[in-house]
Amino acid sequence: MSNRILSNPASKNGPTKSNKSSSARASTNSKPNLKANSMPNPKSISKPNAKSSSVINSFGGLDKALLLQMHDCMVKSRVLEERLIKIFRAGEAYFWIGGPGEEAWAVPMGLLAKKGQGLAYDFLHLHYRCTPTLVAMGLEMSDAIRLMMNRATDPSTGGRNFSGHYCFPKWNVAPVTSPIEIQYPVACGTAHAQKRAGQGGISIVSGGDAGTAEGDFASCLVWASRKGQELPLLITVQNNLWGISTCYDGQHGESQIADRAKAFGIRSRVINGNDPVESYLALQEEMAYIRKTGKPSFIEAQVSRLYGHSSGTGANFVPGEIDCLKDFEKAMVTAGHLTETSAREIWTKYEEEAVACANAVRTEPAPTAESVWDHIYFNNENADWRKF
Ligand SMILES: Cc1ncc(C[n+]2csc(CCOP(=O)(O)OP(=O)(O)O)c2C)c(N)n1
Ligand SMILES: [Mg+2]
Repeated sequence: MSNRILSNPASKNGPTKSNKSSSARASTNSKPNLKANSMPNPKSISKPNAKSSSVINSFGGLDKALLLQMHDCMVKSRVLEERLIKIFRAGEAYFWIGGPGEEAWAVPMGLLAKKGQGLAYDFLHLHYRCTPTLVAMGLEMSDAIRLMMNRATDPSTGGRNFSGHYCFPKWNVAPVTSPIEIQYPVACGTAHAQKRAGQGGISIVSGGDAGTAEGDFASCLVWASRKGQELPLLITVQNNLWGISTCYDGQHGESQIADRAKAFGIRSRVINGNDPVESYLALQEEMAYIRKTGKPSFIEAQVSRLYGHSSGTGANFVPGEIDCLKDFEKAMVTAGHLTETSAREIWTKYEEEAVACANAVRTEPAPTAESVWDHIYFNNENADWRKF
């Protein structure tokens, strides 16, 4: 195994030990092999080391059916993202950004969220790499393609926003915003409303490592943790060690982003987000803690960025990154949960679905010029807060 996949069941270790066992990469973060004034090379950044483990095939005690479901969603999401990149390359879309490489972390989040609309359900304040989470929640491939190809049929924005900038009120998925990090204080708003309602719903917020430099991130930590007024908020950061072309090294005074939460009295841990089992168990445990106590919790997940930042940086496959799906699939085959043939059939099924969806969406209409005024605040349905 090329990383610590499946080797560290978080439910057994709890946050503290999990922090320790996952700190291998974090501790190397401060010493990347960079020459002054040269562009950082992703291959030079150390990732978690291979580790053999007696529990490697126990998958942390998770059911085979759940493991197969996670694998299935991970494949679907990966195939969808790779199709989106091809659509961009074919000149059929203006821009691509997404989450290939984050599936092992993001799929469990989607499976564990309490899906529905209103304060009794979980609110999700995601960023532009959240496709795997939404696939796990039931996102149709066509709807991701409609957004990417700017079709009027796009349910998130009517064809008016970038790929990955979803919005699904029916699942409490707040609009993904282009300005990074503003989702963090916004999430405090829904968490505050949920605290008042007391119906068991929590808010979940996610974003990248570089964005944590924004003041919005610090505001979130402040508002989530005030004594006696703590919020039921799961604060997460996906650390891929990059902010577009700026390397993690040199940007952080703290050794782990999760340490910042500790300064606010927020329970926090670092996990290997390339391991779907570790991710599932950690998310499950922290969500249960938040629902029980009404207090916030923080997870920093170490993830890969498999196709660079976006189409803006080429969207080319980055061979030096850990591929969580490849590793998970290999472990599933080794354990006998999948055969190589059955795995290939899943990939083929989704590849065929993605092509069929792209062909269908291609024929759908673009938004009309008049619709540019729809769903804006001024003079429109959302303009008057007293209507809420
Ligand atoms: C407020 C704001 N500042 C800057 C940008 C430009 N920008 C877009 S993505 C990005 C990098 C974000 O990196 P990170 O938070 O680590 O997330 P990642 O893309 O690595 O997932 C930046 C600086 C922006 N969109 N919004
Ligand atoms: Mg990043």
